[in-house]
Amino acid sequence: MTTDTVSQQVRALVERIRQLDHAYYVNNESLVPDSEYDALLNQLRQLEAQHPSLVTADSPTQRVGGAVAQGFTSVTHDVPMLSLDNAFDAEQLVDFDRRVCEGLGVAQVTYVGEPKLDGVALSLLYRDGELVRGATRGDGLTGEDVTANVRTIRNVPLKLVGDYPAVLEVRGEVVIHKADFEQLNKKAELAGEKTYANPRNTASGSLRQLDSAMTAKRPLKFCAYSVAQGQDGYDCHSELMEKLKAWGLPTHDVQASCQSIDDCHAFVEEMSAKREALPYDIDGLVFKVDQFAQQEELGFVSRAPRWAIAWKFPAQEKLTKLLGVDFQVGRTGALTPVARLEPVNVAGVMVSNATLHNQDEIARLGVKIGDMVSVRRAGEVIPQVVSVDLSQRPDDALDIEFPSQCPVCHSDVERVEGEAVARCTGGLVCSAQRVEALKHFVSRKAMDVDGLGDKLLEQLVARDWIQGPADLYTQLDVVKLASLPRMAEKSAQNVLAALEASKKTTLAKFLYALGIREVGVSTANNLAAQYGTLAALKEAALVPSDEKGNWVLQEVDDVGPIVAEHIHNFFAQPENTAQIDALVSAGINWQEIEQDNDRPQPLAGQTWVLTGKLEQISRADGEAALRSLGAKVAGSVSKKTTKVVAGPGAGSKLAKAESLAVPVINEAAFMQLLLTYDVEFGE
Ligand code: D41
Repeated sequence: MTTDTVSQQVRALVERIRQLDHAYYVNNESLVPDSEYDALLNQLRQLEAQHPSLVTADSPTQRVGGAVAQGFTSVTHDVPMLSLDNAFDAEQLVDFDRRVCEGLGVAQVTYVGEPKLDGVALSLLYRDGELVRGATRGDGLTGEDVTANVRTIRNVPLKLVGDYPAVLEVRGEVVIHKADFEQLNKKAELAGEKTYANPRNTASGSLRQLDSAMTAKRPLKFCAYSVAQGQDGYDCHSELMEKLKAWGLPTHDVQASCQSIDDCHAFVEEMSAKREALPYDIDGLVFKVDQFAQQEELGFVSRAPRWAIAWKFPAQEKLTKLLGVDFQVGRTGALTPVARLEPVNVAGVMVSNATLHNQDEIARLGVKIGDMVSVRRAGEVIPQVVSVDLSQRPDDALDIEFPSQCPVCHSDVERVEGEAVARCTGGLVCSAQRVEALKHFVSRKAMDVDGLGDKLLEQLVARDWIQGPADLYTQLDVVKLASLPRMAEKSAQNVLAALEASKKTTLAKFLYALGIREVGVSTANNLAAQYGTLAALKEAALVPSDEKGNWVLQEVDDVGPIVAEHIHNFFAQPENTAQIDALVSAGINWQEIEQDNDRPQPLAGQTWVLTGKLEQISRADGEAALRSLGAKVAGSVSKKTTKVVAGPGAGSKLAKAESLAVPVINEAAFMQLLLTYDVEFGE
């Protein structure tokens, strides 16, 4: 055979197998018996073994994995991966519909209802139809590059078919079906290995395996639920989902078109009845406004779209005995009562601890030690005690006593009038608070120090080596670390290397790591975007509130008077600024966002809106550039908007700007403006 004909034969086999895969994994049809499929695959393997130069990245033989990574590189999502707001009862669903209808000024909206798969979110990027990247959600802004692992997922097409767009970014959920999970556990049991706890955690762990050959052995399945790039030219979610299917991507097999909120309720009823019989675990349903123009008009609040909601099924509950109550001291000193339970299996997971939240909740439940209590688990949330079966109360049931002294440092416990929580007043004297603050500081969304686990931090604090976070960078060395139990020299070196690597960070992550009360990831991002530098933030934070109790900080998105006050108090404490200075001296650094005060602020007092797709500059860079010129950037168009930058695909915001006679410019004019003002952006 000539090389040419072999090459043709290989192509033909690749094509045929792809067709069969598509039919099998996307349409659930077997076009040929398994034996014939296996024969085709073997034939292809043989030809490729004889002619290695003919192996292409998109060949179905390349799904076995094998690339072993040292770690994952991070990926910044071009379009943030949003989260979903929840509705737990019919009333909250009605409220959602009311907000949507009011927001759009219409009486009724068409929604799409789909199952909410209980798995892990994944983004797939296709360029010219080729799968080029798979990334986890991470914190929604940056995730991890798991491409090698994603390539082993059988129902993820390596190449698209049909009239796909040049760039397509699809988001969806990776799951393990119930039957596949049982089989996986049976196999593990037979091999004398540890069995897996539940499909969700197994899916998540498998996707983050460093050895892709391990991922290849797990029965992962992908299901697409949205498009982040490449939706131009389509009008609605349901239409686009059909297109995804045509391009070879697996989508939800169950989908409802709901013409009104009543149809949504009916879908809830229908799916509640069908839930157990579905081949995969779901923890709820998702309802999305179908029309893209309406989605865009509604926009989103900080992290969740206003046009979608997750309807959560009531979580599973079990009765068990309350054996005792311990009190855990959190990062801010808050005392949380933790129920010690007789272990019970709730929805597939053994539960022996559950939260009782606070004193008010204990009073509300009227619970005593020795009672039979109902325990609920929902998704990833910590199990909760939800009710008490008073009919089973034993005669010797004991009252739950809230301690008046901290169980760890014995400082007084105080309960502020009007607040539900009791707090240890020990501050950083309390080793429990120190440990919790450090756990938060090193956590993934904060400084992301790999390998500094909870146990290790507890030991470091117990030995009094570490008072505050800066000590992590200045007080540790190999000799000290290696002297700890179960700590070899190699692991000690790894810890130090991880600390070193964590020094390069971003202002947003650093702010989040500081653990300022009520400042979560999203608020930290907004603060960093608004002020650009730590110095500018500190200056704004230190301005006292006006006579009406308003703070300068409230100019930041999502910052209200309470959060502003927390931030103000944080920066007003000399210990905190000393800790920040110590961290910076220890080498923590980030790229300051240029906002030097010498730069003229020609757009001061103006409010701009960016909409549609921008091609020469990322949305984030465009916004940063505007802010550096003194403008505010808003998410929706109003009478107060100074100017709108509209790219291709701009929809309702553009229409609104036109109806309000707000000036609109295109991207070219915008770039010209940035050039005129000599703004730098990008890397
Ligand atoms: O099945 C799911 N788990 C699911 C998750 C779904 N069917 N749709 C979703 N839609 C979104 C938006 C509306 C934000 C595009 C989602 C998620 N988000 C989601 N999953 C995890 C975080 C967000």
